[in-house]
Amino acid sequence: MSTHAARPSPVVVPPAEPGTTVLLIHAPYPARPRFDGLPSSLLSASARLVEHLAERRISFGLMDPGSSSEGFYESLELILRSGSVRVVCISTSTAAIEETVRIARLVRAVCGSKPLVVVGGPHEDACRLKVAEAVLEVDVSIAGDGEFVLLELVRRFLELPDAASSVTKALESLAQAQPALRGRGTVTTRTWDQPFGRPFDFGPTEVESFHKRCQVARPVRFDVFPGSTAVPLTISRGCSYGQCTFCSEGGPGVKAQVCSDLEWIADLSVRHAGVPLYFQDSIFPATRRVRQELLPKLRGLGVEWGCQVYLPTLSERLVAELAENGCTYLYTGIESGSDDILRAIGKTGLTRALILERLGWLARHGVRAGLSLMFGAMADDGHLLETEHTVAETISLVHELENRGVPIAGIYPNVETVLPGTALDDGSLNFYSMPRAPSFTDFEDGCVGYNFLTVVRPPDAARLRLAKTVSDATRSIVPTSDGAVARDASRRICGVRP
Ligand code: B12
Repeated sequence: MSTHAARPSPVVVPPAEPGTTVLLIHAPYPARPRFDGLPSSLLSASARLVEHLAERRISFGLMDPGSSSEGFYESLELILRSGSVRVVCISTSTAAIEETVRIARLVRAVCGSKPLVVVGGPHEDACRLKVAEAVLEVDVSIAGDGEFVLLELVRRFLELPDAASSVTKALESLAQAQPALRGRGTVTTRTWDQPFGRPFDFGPTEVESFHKRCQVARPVRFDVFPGSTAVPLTISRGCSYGQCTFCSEGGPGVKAQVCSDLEWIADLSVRHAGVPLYFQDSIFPATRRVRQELLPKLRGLGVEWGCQVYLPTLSERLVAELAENGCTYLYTGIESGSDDILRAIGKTGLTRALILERLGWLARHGVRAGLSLMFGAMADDGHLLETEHTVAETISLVHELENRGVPIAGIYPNVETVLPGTALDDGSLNFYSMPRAPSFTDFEDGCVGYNFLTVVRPPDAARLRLAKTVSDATRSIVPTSDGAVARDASRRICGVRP
C-alpha cells in the first residue's frame, strides 16, 4: 500500500475574488511572457501562511495574471472595492517592479491605509534599495527567507483591530524573538526610524517544496513534452555553480541545498496523473541520494521528466543514468558560440568544443535538448562583448549541433539583462524604473530591463545595428512570436522559462 494516503493534502490556493481577506499577488510581467509557470517564489513564501489561514477559515486567494493587462487591474479593483481585503502580499521580480508599485498605489487609492501591504521576492532579495523604502505605499518588505516572518507578521496583523497602529504593533511582535521563527534576511519598513531595513536571523530554514503544503490547480504549459503540459518542481535551492556574471544566484545566500524530504514527489505526480515532471532547479542536484533514491522512484512513476544541467559538470554516465530512469529532456544554457564570451560571462569550463561533445551524448542516449542562447553579453565593466562576428559564431554552433543530429526540442534566445545583485550591476542603475527596448519584443526578457540597447541611452548606431543582427540571426533559427520564419517547424520557443 502506498504511504502517501497518510499525509494531509496540500491546501488548495483558490483564485482571489471579491470577499477575499488575504490577497496573494504574483506581480505580472510588463510584456508578453514566453514562459509559463507557477508563482513558485510567492507560494514558497506563503505556504505556511496559507496553511494557517485555511486552519482559521480566513479567506485567501491568488492573482497570477502572468502578463500585465488592464483586465488584471480591473479585477484587482473589483476585489479591493468589495471591502474585504486586509492584507496584500506581493512577490515581484525586478522586471515587474513598476507593476508592483501600481498595485500598491491601487490598494491605497481604493482602501486607504487600512490593508497591510507586504512585498518580497527576487527583486527585494537582490536590490540594495528595498521596496518598502523606495515605495511609500508599501508597509513592509522582506528580503531573504520570507516564510516564517511573513506568517508571523500577517498572523499578528489579523489579530489586531483595524487601527492605524496595527502595522507597528505587528512588527513589534517580530522583535520579540519567537522560538518558532526561522530564516535569515532583512525586514524594511518606514514605520521605523532610520535605518529602515533591519536584519533578522532566526537560524536556517529547512529547504522544502511548497508542493508539500499548498497547490494551485492550474496546468502549466510546457511544449516540449507530449500533452504540452508539465508539473514544475524543485528539489533544491540556490545554484551549485553560481559564477555567471548575469545571474544573481551567485551572491550571498543558500548555495544549493537539497530538500531532505523527497517523498512528496510521488504524491504530486499522483495528483497530476500521467503529466511529465519538470525539475527547474538551477542545476539538477545529482547527489548520491538523488541518484540512489530519487531516480529509481521517478522511473517507478512511469512519467517522462526533464531537468536542467550545466554541461561542464555533466558526465556521460549521468546522462545514461538520467535517461534510464525516465528523463527525456535536458535544458542547458549554452549562451554563446564564442569561447571568449563564455569565459567573460563566468561560464568557466564551458567551451564550444565541450558543448559539441556533451550535447552529442544526449543524442546517443535519446534525450532531447532545450538550449538557452544569450545575446548581447557585456563585460563586468559594462563594455559590449558581443559583435557581428560572435553572433555568427553562435548561429553556426546551433547549425553544427543540428548537423551532428543533436535532438533539439526548443531554443530559447535571450538578451543579456543586467539584474540587481549581479557582477554586472555596478550600483548606478535605477531598478525602480525599467527601460524598454521594443526592438527586442521577440525575446524572452529583452524588451524590459537594462540590456546593451538601454544601459547607454540613446544607443549609438553600432549598437542599433548589432540589435538588428541579433534579431535577424535569431529569426533564422527559431520562429518569431507570430510563428514566422522557421527553418525547422517542429522546433519552438516554448515552455517554462527554466
Ligand atoms: C521558477 C522561476 C520562474 C517562474 C516563477 C516565477 C516566480 N518568481 O515565482 C516563471 C517561469 C514564471 C519565471 C518568470 C520570470 N523569471 Co524567473 N525564476 C524562477 C526560478 C528558477 C525559481 C524561483 C523559485 O521558486 N525559487 C525558490 C524559492 C523558495 O525561493 P525565492 O524565489 O528566493 O523565494 C523566497 C524569497 O524571495 C521570499 N519571497 C518570495 N516571494 C515573496 C513574497 C512576499 C510577500 C514575501 C514577504 C517574501 C517572498 O520568500 C521565498 C521563500 O524563502 C528563479 C531562480 C531561482 N533558482 O531562484 C528564477 C528567477 C526568480 N527569475 C528571474 C527572472 C529574470 C524571470 C523573468 C523576468 C524572466 C523573463 N524572461 O522574463 C520572469 C519574470 C516574471 C514576472 N512575473 O515578473 C530572476 C529574477 C531576478 C530578479 N532580480 O528579478 C531569477 C532569480 C533567475 C535569475 N537569477 O536570473 N521565473
